[in-house]
Amino acid sequence: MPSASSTQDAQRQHELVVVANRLPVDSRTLPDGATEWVTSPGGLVTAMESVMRTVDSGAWVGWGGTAGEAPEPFEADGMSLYPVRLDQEDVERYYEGFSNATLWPLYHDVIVDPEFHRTWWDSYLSANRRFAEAAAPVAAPGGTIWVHDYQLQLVPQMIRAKRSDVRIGFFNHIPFPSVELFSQLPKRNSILRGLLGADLLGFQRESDSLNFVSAVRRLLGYHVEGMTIFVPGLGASPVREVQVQTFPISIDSAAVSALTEDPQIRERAAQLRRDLGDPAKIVLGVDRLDYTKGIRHRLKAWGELLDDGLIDPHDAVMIQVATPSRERVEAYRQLRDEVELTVGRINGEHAPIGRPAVSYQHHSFDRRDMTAMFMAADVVLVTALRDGMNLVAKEYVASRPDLHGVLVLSEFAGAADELRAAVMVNPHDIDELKAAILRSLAMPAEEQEEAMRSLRHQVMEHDVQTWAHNFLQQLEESGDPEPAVTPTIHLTGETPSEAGEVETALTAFAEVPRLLIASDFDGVIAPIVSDRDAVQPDAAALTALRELSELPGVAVALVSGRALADLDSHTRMPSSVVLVGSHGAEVGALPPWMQAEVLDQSSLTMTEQKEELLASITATLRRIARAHPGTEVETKPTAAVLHTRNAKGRGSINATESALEYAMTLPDVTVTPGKEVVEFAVVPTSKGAAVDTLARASAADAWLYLGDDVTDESVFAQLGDRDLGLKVGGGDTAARLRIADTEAVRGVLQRLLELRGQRR
Ligand code: GDG
Repeated sequence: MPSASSTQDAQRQHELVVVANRLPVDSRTLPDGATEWVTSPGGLVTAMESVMRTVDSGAWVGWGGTAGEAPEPFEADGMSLYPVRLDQEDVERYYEGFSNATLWPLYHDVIVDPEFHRTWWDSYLSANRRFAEAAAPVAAPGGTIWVHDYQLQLVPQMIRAKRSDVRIGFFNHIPFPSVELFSQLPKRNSILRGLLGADLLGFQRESDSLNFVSAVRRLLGYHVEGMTIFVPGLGASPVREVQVQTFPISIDSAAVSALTEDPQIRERAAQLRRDLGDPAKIVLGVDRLDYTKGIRHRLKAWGELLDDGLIDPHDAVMIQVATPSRERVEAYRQLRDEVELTVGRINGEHAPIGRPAVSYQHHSFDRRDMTAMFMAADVVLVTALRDGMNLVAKEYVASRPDLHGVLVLSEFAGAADELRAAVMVNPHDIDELKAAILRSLAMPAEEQEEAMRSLRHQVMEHDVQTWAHNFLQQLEESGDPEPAVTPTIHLTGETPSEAGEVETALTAFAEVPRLLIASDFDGVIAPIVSDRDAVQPDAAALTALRELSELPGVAVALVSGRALADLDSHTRMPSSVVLVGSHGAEVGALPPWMQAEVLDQSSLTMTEQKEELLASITATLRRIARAHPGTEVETKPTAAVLHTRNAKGRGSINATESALEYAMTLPDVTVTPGKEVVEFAVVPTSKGAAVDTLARASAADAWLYLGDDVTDESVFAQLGDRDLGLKVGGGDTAARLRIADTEAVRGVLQRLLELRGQRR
């Protein structure tokens, strides 16, 4: 039992934070209402104990196992534990529902039908958010957060949204299904995007890693090279690389093996055999009572062998430990009924008086008893229909330093990739399973020893400590996390650059043979006004742009977040000025000399699916707008935009928060937060990409860009040596020069006209 001392300090900064559905301790409420914590030793706890010892400060975020208010954070076994609250409804919807009745069957190849309810998904989303909110603030700057398993697939992205400075790893303990099966999952893209918040994604088997990568490629269309996924950035943020790798989990092999030396445990093993009536052979199965474990198939094979007279129940006894699991989920109740009916039938038909043909144990045992059972077992049956790894297989091997015993192993368990010397079976083939059992019961001692030596070599060399160490080391190497401030920021504050500095830059720029001059519209050519339709562009600035566009070797473009038609009606530019609307999604007519083929229009295609998506986004944004008076929704051909400039009080902040929260639930949508606007584009665009394309289409040797908004940072982020970026107004920017306002913009354009005109 941990020595629990409560701490109120929820903001402690930890080097390593583990996030898992369950804490490594169980809470128990004492009669006087106080909470007692009891250590629950599992494989993950053991693995983490060893790595926690290597860091100065470790933490674990998880649920304590009891519905209702979560206790305050506390210290136990040298770790800080942060309990997460799950209400009864969360337990039913997030845990028993979406995790164990939707994801679990789907990820295990639909052995039973997955059930889905939208309320379950809502609860999964909010519970994941609670785990993320508990974990994000407690990691140290530049620290590491390791998220575990299918219950928490949205957590990596949710943490990243709050902490871009930490390394985030995710390990999936269960299989990842083929893309055909995964595609059935409602909200599949949200799950993929949630996972891709991590820097490193770990899976049990190579096939799981490959399945994940192909799901990302097929469903999100992201670029993939080998096992590296390139995740497009949100708004102006850069592309991020996510590594996918296989890390087969293991056990604390040395500790398990050492238990077999204990005289008491040896005696227990001998006693067990006597209790069963001294059979020549003991066959053992140990599983959570779960339909993935193939318990029914195993019992069927055993029952038929008895029916066929191929096994004499006086000679051989089967022990089936079926630990109670998920008993409130319907499929598990049904399984229990079926298993117990079958065991009753087999015993009724075959058990000699006073001893079982199948000794069925529907309760759990302590670790020492488990080891005694493994030591007594001549054959262990692992017949999973689908299993991430299966630790029982490895525990049996670690429990046999005497090199006796046979492991029958399903090819559908992850362990099959490593434990090649086991007797492999396809558990769906009952005849094959029966033959494998008979072969194992009859296997000569030397053959057993040879196989067991090879199996032990594998298990003793690759233990859970190595597994955790390898994962964390790979995470460490998976690229530096972004520092809290992006490195491209060149100017902060409000102060405009020295006039002389701007003049020097403009003079040098005007000398470049072929130029592109591009500018944002609102806040640059026209002052910002609260009524977007009443915008008044600076006539002199527009004139300067028009005249520049008529000079040889000069291309001019206006690049705006506004829809193309809207931009056109407010600027009335001649065809020599290129208009780009909707952050690059819409490009107007090009002057004849521009290389139109450079413009890849393919991304502009609106499919029916995208139309539908846009309609549903628009509807949701309208709902958000109704809840926050003063906010409004603009629709564009490829995007919907929430404008919050005219909201009352905290309305702008609240509406933006709701919109960004909603954004996290969406499939592949480019979400661009700007100055009191949030844009949801269903075709991927950025002003940066648009300017880059225009520069190529006009064969420009250098470009100049004027912008005031965060969406303009995607342009400034790609400034080359000869290019010129001018930030209009205050704020952090990747541009190297700052000018004050639209008046200064007019000055810059007129000066450029002068300089370039003189060159003629
Ligand atoms: C998931 C994946 C993956 C069972 N009964 C008792 C008991 N156990 C222990 C076993 C073993 C563990 O529980 C079960 O681990 P498995 O690997 O077999 O399966 P899952 O619970 O489904 O675990 C699985 C694993 O995560 C790790 O990544 O391998 O594929 O499904 O350690 O010995 N332990 C004790 N008493 C029992 O009655 N003490």
